[in-house]
Amino acid sequence: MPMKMTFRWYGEGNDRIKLSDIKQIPGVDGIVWALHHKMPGEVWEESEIAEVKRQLDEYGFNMDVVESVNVHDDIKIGLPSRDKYIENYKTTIKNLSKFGVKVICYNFMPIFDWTRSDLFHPVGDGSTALFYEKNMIQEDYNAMARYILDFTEKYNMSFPGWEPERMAKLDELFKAYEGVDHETLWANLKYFLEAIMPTCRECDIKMAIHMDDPPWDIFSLPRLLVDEKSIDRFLRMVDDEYNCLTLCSGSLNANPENNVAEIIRKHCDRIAFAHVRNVKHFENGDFQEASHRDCDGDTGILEILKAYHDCGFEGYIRPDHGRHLWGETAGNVRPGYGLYDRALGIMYMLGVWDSLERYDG
Ligand code: DNO
Repeated sequence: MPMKMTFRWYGEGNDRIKLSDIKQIPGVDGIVWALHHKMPGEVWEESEIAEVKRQLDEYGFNMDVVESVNVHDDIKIGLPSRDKYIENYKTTIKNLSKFGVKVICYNFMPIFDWTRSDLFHPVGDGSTALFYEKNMIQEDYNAMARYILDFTEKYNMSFPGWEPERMAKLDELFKAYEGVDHETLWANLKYFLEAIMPTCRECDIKMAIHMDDPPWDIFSLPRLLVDEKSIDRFLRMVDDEYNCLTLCSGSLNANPENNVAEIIRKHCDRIAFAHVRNVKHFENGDFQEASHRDCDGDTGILEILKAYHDCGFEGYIRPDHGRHLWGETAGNVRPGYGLYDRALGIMYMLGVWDSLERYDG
């Protein structure tokens, strides 16, 4: 069984890209999907899942991977109300299993999901890409959130993890996380996972935690999944075949010290879902996202694909953020999630993979 290629899609009415467009990208079997209107902590109802299944069935795509079922802040903070939200999470897992879902991608980052300072930074070839300027993400979390929210409001979209309802209470949220240091967050993650593992086993669904993006603390909020050591700790902490990783090459390699291929070789059997993305580093710690081609960035895409191939990786894989190309601009594209560069990324990955299959045993 080879790796399984997928493509992330934000859903009907929420993504300009059509399933019929994705159907024309060679090699894509599955759509990585989510119910994007759901707030963290809400149960995903069977009828809502069935509707997405109907849409995907029409094009013969599987719905094996969900990205993401977001985790309620009370679970991350460790409030008594977490048990109620954990019960809801289990119900969602059970409902998803009725439709054949195999992997749930999620993250355990306090307050903010992925963070960037510029969503449309010129790459130099006429295209734009996501950019992270370290100096801009230091103290003023309101300014950073304002930048993202102004964008989403202006263009009438919402980003997962950046729900306006949550962001409206940013100061309150920061207060609620006071005292949640790294060790508390680790303990709360363990509590959550131990509570849901029996349900995952019963439903045959793997939980695949996404790496923290970027892989360091921001605005004094602790971040856990940042390097090889923390990944080792995570897998040991709940040593269960259903406790897995979404190994995101771009998130990890935003820190140039992280050798992604090495981590793959060490933990391939626990990687349920692979995100492949290329990052270009600047000396001052800033980084810019690049095309998937190995030499366009510093992440080591060839080494990464070779590592997956050597390990006989059979999990799900997708291209991650792409540049915005050929008329994709603010207002008509989801930052990082245009059609063209991700399609090119797939062709690059499949090209490398096919060559490895044929010539590398
Ligand atoms: C960004 C994505 C993340 C990811 C979540 C997983 O583009 O990689 O938002 O989906 O962190 O829960």
